[in-house]
Amino acid sequence: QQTLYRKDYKEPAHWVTDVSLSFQFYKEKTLVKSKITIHANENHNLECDNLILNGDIELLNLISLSIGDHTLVPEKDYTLMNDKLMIESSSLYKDSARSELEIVIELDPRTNKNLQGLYYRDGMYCTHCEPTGFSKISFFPDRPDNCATFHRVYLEADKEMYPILLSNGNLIEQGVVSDDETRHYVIYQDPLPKPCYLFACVIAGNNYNRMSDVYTTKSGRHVNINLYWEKDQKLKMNFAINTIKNAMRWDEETYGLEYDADTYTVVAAEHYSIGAMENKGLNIFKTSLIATDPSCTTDVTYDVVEKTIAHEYFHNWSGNRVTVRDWFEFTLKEGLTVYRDQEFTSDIGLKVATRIESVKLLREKQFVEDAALTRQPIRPESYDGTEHSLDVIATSTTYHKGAEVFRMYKTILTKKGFRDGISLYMERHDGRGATCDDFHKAMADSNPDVDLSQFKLWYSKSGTPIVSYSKFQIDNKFQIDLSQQIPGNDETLLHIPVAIGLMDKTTGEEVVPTTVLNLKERSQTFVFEDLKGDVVPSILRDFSAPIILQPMANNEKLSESEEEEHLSFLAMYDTDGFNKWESMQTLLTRYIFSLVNGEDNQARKELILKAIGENLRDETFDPSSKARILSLPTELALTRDVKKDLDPVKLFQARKKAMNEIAVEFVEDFKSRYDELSPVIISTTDSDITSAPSRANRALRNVYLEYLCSLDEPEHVKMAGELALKHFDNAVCFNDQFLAFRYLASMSVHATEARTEMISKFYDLAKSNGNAQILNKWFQIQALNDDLSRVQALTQIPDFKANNAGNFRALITSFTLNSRSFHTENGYKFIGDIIRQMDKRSPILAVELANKFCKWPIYEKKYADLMKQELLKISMLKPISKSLQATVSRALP
Ligand code: DPP
Ligand code: ZN
Repeated sequence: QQTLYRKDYKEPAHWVTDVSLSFQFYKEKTLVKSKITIHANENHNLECDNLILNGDIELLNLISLSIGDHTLVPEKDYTLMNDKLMIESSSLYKDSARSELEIVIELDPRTNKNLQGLYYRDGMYCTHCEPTGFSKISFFPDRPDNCATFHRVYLEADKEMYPILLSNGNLIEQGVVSDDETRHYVIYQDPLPKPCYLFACVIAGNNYNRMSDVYTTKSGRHVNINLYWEKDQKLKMNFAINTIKNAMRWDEETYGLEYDADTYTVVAAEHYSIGAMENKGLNIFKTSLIATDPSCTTDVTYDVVEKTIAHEYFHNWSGNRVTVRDWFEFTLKEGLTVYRDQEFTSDIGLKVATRIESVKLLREKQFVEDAALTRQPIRPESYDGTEHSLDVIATSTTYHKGAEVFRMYKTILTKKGFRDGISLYMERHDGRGATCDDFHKAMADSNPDVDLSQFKLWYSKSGTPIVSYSKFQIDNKFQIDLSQQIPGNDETLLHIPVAIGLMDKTTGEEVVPTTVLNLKERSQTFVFEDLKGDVVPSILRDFSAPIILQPMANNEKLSESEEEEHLSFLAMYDTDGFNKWESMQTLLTRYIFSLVNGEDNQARKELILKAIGENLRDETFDPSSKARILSLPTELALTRDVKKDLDPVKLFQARKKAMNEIAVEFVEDFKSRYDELSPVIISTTDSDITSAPSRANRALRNVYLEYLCSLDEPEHVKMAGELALKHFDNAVCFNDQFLAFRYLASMSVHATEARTEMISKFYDLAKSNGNAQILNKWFQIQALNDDLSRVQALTQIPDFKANNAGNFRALITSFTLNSRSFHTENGYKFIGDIIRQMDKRSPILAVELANKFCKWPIYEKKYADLMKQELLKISMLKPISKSLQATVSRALP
């Protein structure tokens, strides 16, 4: 381990500009020949003139190295080190300004177990090169600033066994090997320069399906889209193809960025080590993140798949055409691309839902990273590790806070200014590795009227800034004071765009539409004049900056009830979907905790019912936004800010009670609105089932169903039980079958009959469909809702295999989220016993479970004591895995 510094960046002494590769796959070995063209870098004073090529000599068996007809001699012309090959500068450029180096290597992908480089798995040869896998394939400058043109990639393998031979770029030749008819070959050409971490090849067998389509770009070019995935599955690629085409269209319309090659290929593989990889023109995905089918894929999964496919496609420009200079600049491709995929999802009809999900994720993961001692800015100045690992760089900070920083450019510069900046950035840096500074300069240069100098600090500052506000109105003048502070007494002042709108207090109309206040000083005052009446401000609309917003300490303190009136007003009338949702969630959270604490809360309850009623009738929001706004915060969200004395069972009951109260009040509305949506949903055609609007309609109808299933009067229970069964029977897709099951499973005891019927129906579905995920969901839903005895019984049935991580997580890990049954002495004992048994077989799963007990400090004493007892018992386990021991000892006082 060493510390790497961003400031230490140096250009290499030589650039590789052109590449030609040949792979011959044989059972025992793979022969890799590469021909690379080298130029001296005349740019500057370089420490060392020698040519450094990276290569993992544990995997690469160097057969020969030559320049022209001169074979290089070890120790004299070159030296092999652990992870490098160094060629003496005196051996280069003998008679011209460039040298052509030929390297012949032998390697065995079957012994490559670490899933970086070229490896063999489940009948397939596959590559993964980000960040430095290419140095496990050949000797090469494995650094992203070296962009080279891969003119020719020759792949040769057994014809029968491996009919599919793929690499980046365009297929320019294929045929049978002339002196061996059992073998065939292909040649690919990738005309545009790329860094080697974007190289890919895949050699696959007859167990693969292919699906193709053609996309015509705005300028009329035809792109062949080819998707490959494992056969013998229910899963299909229709949704993936549509999403790719939508993403291609979107990038053309939004940024004028067209796809640039003849083919766009995606391969799915069950074994793929990460979610997905954006290799130029040849993406590789984990199967579950791309192949879907309405008969077994939930709408939440469709959302994730859509986002991931779009994300990898958008990398074609942000990441591939313009890549990063070094790994410190990772956020330049990942943050920007996350921002682009968020905007895509938003534009196809899920605006508010997308923003809500992005902010939730940011707060749940990134804010936690940003509060830790190990926090880093989105572009770190240094990190401990090696350039071979992205673990410390691929964080929620570089991805999600990064996305927020790119979003703020757009907020400050507006759509047009941002688009101009993107165009200039792509034009200036096409085919090269860029830096965040380059991006910033492109934005600034294309928007000379806006002063962005202070904004740049977002790249180098860590920690979540706190913005405090105080506000008041005198007659027709409204004033808001904003002040900022970065945690840790950091005196830096950031440029923070705070979007605000003003609503008329009497009519609920918007009187000042969204306006961006540019907070640049420690404290700043903003005034709105000529108002006609009293206003209510909606601050930080659409979550315009990744900050924590809070009222100023010395502000004239509003009483709790005034504050809640205010929240309820925004929950009803705010035209900003995000703030409407946020206000509603805050109000609901306060109400649920007042139930936990047994406080008097009639006034709160009335505010909530009024706001829910308004939102039910509000037709200005689309179904997907409305579904979010009407939803209760989850138990997990409710506990996010709890630091101590949590009673999880009371919280569970309080949430259930709140839901029930709302359902009782609006039972007729929920039922009639549910019925209104039914014909639209049930008549959805196959081609439409997975579209964003269909998913949105289902989301809203399912919210109504969930409320109805929380009713507990016998007659209501009967109605809801029957409705859920009908929901299941008439479902057009698995999503609705799954949710019917989930909501019915959570119903009160009166629904026993319907509930039992549903459990067996869902089981039959799992068996007839055959997709393992469905059976896992059958376990999961029962684990989340049933008594301990039922869960124990399920561990004994033949369908449950404790060794199968999917089964295990579905039944056992999910049980720890069943507050009512897990947070009991027996519930804890059950899990404690399993942890001790499981540690021998899978320490990873044991640690996942033990982490639940490690949270003891936030719980009320009676729970905390029991959890500590279990941890103590685990700590005495002999033998115990290192990771479990470390986890437990960290948590014990
Ligand atoms: N494939 C991963 C991503 O797109 C890493 N590049 O985020
Ligand atoms: Zn990415």
